[in-house]
Amino acid sequence: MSATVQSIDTGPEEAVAPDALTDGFHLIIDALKLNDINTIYNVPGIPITDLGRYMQGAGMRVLSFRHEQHAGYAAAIAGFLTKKPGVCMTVSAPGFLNGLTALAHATTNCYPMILISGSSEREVVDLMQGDYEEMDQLAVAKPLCKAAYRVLHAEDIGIAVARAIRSAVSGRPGGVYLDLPAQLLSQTMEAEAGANSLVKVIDPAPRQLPAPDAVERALAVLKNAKRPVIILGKGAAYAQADDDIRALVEKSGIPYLPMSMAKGLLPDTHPLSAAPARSLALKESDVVMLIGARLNWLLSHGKGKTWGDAAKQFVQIDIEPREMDSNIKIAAPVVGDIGSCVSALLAGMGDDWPVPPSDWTDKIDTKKQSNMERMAPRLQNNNVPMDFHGALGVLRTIMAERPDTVLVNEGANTLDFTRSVINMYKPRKRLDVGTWGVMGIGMGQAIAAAVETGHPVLAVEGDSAFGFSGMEVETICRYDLPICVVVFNNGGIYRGSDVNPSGGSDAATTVFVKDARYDKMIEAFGGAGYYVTSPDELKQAVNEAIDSGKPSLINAVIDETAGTESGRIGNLNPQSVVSKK
Ligand code: ADP
Ligand code: TZD
Ligand code: MG
Repeated sequence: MSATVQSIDTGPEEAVAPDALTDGFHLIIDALKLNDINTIYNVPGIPITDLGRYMQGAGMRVLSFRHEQHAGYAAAIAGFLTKKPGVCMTVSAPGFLNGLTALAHATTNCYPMILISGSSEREVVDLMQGDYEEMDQLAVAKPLCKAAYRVLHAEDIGIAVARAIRSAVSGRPGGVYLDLPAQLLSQTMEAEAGANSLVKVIDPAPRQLPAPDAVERALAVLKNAKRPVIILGKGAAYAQADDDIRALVEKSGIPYLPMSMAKGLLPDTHPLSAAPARSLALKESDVVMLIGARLNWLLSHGKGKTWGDAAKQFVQIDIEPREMDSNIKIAAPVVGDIGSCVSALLAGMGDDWPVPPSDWTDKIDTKKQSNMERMAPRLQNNNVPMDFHGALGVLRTIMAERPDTVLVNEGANTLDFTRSVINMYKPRKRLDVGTWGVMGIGMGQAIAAAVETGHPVLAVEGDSAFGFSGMEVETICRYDLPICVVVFNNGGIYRGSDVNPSGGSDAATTVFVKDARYDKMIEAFGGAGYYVTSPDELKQAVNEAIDSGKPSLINAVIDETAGTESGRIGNLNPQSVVSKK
């Protein structure tokens, strides 16, 4: 259905019948729908209120949030999950800025996303005359995304939307800003010309085949390896080349380490998973193949103590040529899309590829077994108050029984322990804080995961982390989404037991209200709240909540002293050499 304008009064002597006209509102809708973009994450207001209404009227799913940042995080993760740009729509200046954090986050994480913001009159903005919510949004957005475009004429909307889509998903994916000045929306043009101006993007993310000599070079390095390891990153999860990636790992016989959001690409219980022996695998390996993972801070930049003294060669598969040698020398760069690169490697391996020497794989297996055996009893404790391991032991079983559930996860200790304890069994089921370690992705990502996948969502949240997006529990209830939020309530950031060093009456900087009842928050909007203090109660509540398919929030009381400063990255905290406390 073309969304032509029905109600434009051009006077009694109009040359063109009103239903033969279209306008900016409807051209945007038609352009998005033509490109199979049917879901919008937004906060309404001037000048895009009607645009949202018309979108909903035209059959698009328009989800309204309580804050643009969460609509933005939803759009960003929708892009990761679907390989299509997730779209966030906001009002001008403050709404735009609220959405911008998520746009920058999407760009940093290589998720395709489009932030569409209304803006005020160009003439007034450019003369800085103080329009309603005035801001030169295009200039502000530019350094924080892959590309930023502004559309001034209705006839350019089709091209602008096409450009935004292609920019977001082609090459290394990322965030794109699309600026829509208010006056554009009501500009009219003849409907037929309007329809002809739209562009259906052909092959928005073209395959990029690796050069044959690059593939040969990589295979030569791999073949000579004595202690090889493969690192799978979230680019590998994004690429949706799941079968070939699994085949590559299995055919090569090389132990692999999944980065956080690549967990489940192969089941974490796979015999070649080296995750429980991560330190050993990084330190002692002689050849490392990175597939869609950057050597950024999360991998200690490929050097230092984490990587040990053994000489190493790196093979790196990435779509972005400039990623090569960004931190250390890459011996065999393979530039191309992961699907094409992995299938080229598979083809080049032939039928008699040698598996790695067994002294290496045995060493990893031994370490893995002993680490898993050490962990097992901690996960079975039924202590009250709960510690992280007691609570996570229960959630780990629940996720094993419900492998289609999407796990959203943020916090410090809550993040680190959940990542290492909870096994994932399917690709793209673990969604977390990403490259920046940003708090606040929780409810936005949970909402998008439920909307985009139709599967139940379990959000495991630190109490601080949850606070960043807590008001979106209303959004969850409003759309009646199958999301179970578990708040690991240890009364603060890292711990709830800190004291004010001055002895004053203000709470310490990292602690919150004692015995906070987060469960009551969701009850205010009709969701189910649970208050649990033991692993047994937690297990019962989560199973009941997920079975119900209804919005729920479980306040899981955790020992306020159980956490450590900054979780596992306390080493990144600068230390004062003068202060004693
Ligand atoms: P992680 O945090 O899991 O280590 P990163 O976000 O650091 O992962 O790395 C993801 C990498 O994957 C980026 O360098 C990005 O360019 C790359 N990438 C994303 N999609 C593709 C794709 N389809 N083909 C090849 N590389 C990709
Ligand atoms: N603000 C933003 C946007 N991102 C951040 N990462 C932080 C602040 C700093 N920060 C962390 O790195 S973790 C964290 C903050 C505030 C919260 C940790 O507390 P929690 O988790 O309750 O979520 P635990 O389980 O108590 O450790
Ligand atoms: Mg906490």
